[in-house]
Amino acid sequence: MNTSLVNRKETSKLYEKSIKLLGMNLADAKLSKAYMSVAFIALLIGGVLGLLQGLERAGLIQLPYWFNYYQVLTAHGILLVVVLTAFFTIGYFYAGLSHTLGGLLPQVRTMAWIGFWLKVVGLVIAVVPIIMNEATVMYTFYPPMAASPYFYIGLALIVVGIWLCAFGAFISVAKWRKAHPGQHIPIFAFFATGVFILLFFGSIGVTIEVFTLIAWSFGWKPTVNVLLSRTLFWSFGHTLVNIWYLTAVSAWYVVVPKIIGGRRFSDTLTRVVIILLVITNIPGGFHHQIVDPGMSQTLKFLHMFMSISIGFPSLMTAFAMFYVLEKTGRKLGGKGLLGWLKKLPWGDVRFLAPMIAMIAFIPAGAGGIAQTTNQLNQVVHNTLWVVGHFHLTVGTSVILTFFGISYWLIPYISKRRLTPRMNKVGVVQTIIWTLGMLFMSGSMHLVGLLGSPRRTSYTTYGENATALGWDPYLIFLAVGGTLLIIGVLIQVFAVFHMMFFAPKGTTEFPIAEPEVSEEKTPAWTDRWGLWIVIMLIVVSMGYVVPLVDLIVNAPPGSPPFKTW
Ligand code: HEM
Ligand SMILES: [Cu+2]
Repeated sequence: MNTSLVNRKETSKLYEKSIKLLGMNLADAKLSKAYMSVAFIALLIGGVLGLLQGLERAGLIQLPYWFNYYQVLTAHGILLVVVLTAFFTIGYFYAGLSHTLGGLLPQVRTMAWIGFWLKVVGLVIAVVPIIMNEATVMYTFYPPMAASPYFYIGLALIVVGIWLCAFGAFISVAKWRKAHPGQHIPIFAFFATGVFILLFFGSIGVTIEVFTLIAWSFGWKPTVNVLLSRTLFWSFGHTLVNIWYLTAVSAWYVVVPKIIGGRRFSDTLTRVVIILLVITNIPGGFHHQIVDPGMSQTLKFLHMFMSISIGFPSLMTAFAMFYVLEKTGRKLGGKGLLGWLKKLPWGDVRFLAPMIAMIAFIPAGAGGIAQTTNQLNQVVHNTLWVVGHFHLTVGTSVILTFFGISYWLIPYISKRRLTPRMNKVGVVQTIIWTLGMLFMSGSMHLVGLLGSPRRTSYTTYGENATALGWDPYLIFLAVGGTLLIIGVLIQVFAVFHMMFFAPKGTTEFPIAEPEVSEEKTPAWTDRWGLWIVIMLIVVSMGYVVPLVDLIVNAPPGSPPFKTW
């Protein structure tokens, strides 16, 4: 080995040590703080809009014509499922990359900042037309409803911003591997790699769609292929769902065991779960289009199969989590069949929130399997059941995990501490959120089964008896929404308090160690090049035939419509 290489290795070791002792370097911390701030401001605004919707649906208020139900719904969707989740995910993974890879490279940090501003500017450009009622197309922006071209331009900028962050992550991991030959990618960075691969490859289709819609809404292109657009949208929309899921799962596997004083589940199996989720993910999008015409049963069946196959790594996760929880509970002295449960730190918000999130995923996942089944989908399609479903999946499983993360991540990036008082605030917040979602999502599920449609402002359909029968459920929906807005306010308060006012100090970035007795993780798990190739083959199996068919046998295109 030549001396300069030894020196470089020594310096990097020293640097990694100093990071461990002093916490995150300031420049990286600032980046994550910026991302987190935008995420939680989006939660605040999006939450208030959600409450307005809930109150309107229950017939308790009527939104004015200059800011109507559908404008509010479009903004709620974009702020919560695009802005909150994307900014949180990037802020979280970049903090973790900085921590586990020994600081971000300066060029990567610059890319993430450019990405940040592209997304912020894109968001403003997309939101202004929504406020002007020129883009009341919901966050799914299905044609032939046509928004102002600026809305789509804003979306395109957001995507480019996300791509920059994805490439920044790839560069970070690649450079680290070069500097650490023969070592496994640290588990947290492994999760980040999976997530950013999905973010990049999953958003290619929707970007193509957005560019055709820009040309169409400017009038340069007279018609658009509606079915193709919907298909491209869901190739992304469905992947996005699993990006949130994989992000939450990263905390379940890596962080939760550390917080409860245990060790991680098998390192190899964890990596296999990540690889499986990445490979099987993208071609499941048609389960959002089960009632769409123009594509064959066979294709829908293929996508349904892929959707269900995601259930496999999810069940592995459920097994792994309960294994770790029980093992740790017993190590702490828990006896008997369920005594170990009592030994878990229920009073620690960093555990309580992700724990409830995991429990919520059991009914949430079951509902998802029901929806992806053709016959059952016919019953609930476009009803409030679906809205109940995703408030349970993303609105509870994912978001409560994010909230739980915030109680150590925000102090960590702010060089502050989580006080026992703030922990109590967090516990109260978690309970309020859980109750709120039980009420809101529960009543949405039930009233959906009775036929109440989603995306529809309050109406009794001329005092129709069936529609009147929905009212009691919708009142419960509003009660849940009211609890939730209290939860939003507490959460946003907690985040900014921890960021700027909590006592100074160092907080740990909790990453659990694997079991001591564990066998060595095989080297093949690190072959991301191969996983990407397999992923692309699987994606082609799911998409080449339908896309070619939709393009070659295109139905007549549609001119733009403004239906509102
Ligand atoms: C204060 C908390 C919240 C309340 C009160 C709330 C309430 C609602 C209501 C009443 C609807 C409209 C149902 C319809 O007419 O179809 C809705 C839609 C939606 N919500 Fe929430 N929600 C909240 C939080 C969240 C969170 C945290 C997320 C995701 C992270 C989320 C994601 C969505 C999405 C994606 C839609 C569908 C929009 C569409 O159909 O275009 N919500 N929400
Ligand atoms: Cu899906």
